[in-house]
Amino acid sequence: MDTLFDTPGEWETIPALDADLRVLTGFYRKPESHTFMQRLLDETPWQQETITLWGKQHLQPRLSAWYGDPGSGYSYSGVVLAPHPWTETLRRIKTDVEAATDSRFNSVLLNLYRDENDSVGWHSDAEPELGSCPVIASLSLGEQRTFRLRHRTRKDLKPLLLDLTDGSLLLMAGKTQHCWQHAVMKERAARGPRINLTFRTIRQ
Ligand SMILES: O=C(O)CCC(=O)C(=O)O
Ligand SMILES: [Mn+2]
Repeated sequence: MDTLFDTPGEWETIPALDADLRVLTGFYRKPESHTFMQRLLDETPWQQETITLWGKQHLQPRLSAWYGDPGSGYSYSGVVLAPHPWTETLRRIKTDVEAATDSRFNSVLLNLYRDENDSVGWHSDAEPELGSCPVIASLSLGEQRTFRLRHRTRKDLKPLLLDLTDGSLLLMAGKTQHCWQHAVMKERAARGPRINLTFRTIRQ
């Protein structure tokens, strides 16, 4: 019998001005999320990309890989990512995510946070290829990390902290990318690996 802990819950709406944020905890149950995590660790051609900021090259503090339909190339901060073709594992996850979010996606960015030292700095997913109000579905597997959001202009609003647990799905829509930035900071305490998959729609 399933334990209460393993029962997928309902979508929870995170109240925030100028944002549409929802979390589905337990979208994948432990055995499934563990299987997908292992497969993605093994199958993915992980790369540490360099980004150019203010003319200087930096290695990103995480590994990543880009998958998508042919032609859904994507560029940010000087990195141009040509997508790998969909794998069976990623097609299966994409189908599940599309069903849960009632949306369609043509690409996914995978990030591997190897340990507590890996991170992603403040940014929003607001590249022109994503359109003005992109719907982004973000699946977390493995170690729990804190996802931070801060409003771009309303400095009086407190930052939001979301604990993205193993198997949870976060949906960001509406004005979220326009009005808020997000980040996953380094942690002081030891952390195991975490994979995050952000499903997006690139407009040609
Ligand atoms: O790891 C996360 O939860 C966020 C990743 C992210 O913001 C991105 O890939 O654009
Ligand atoms: Mn992002």
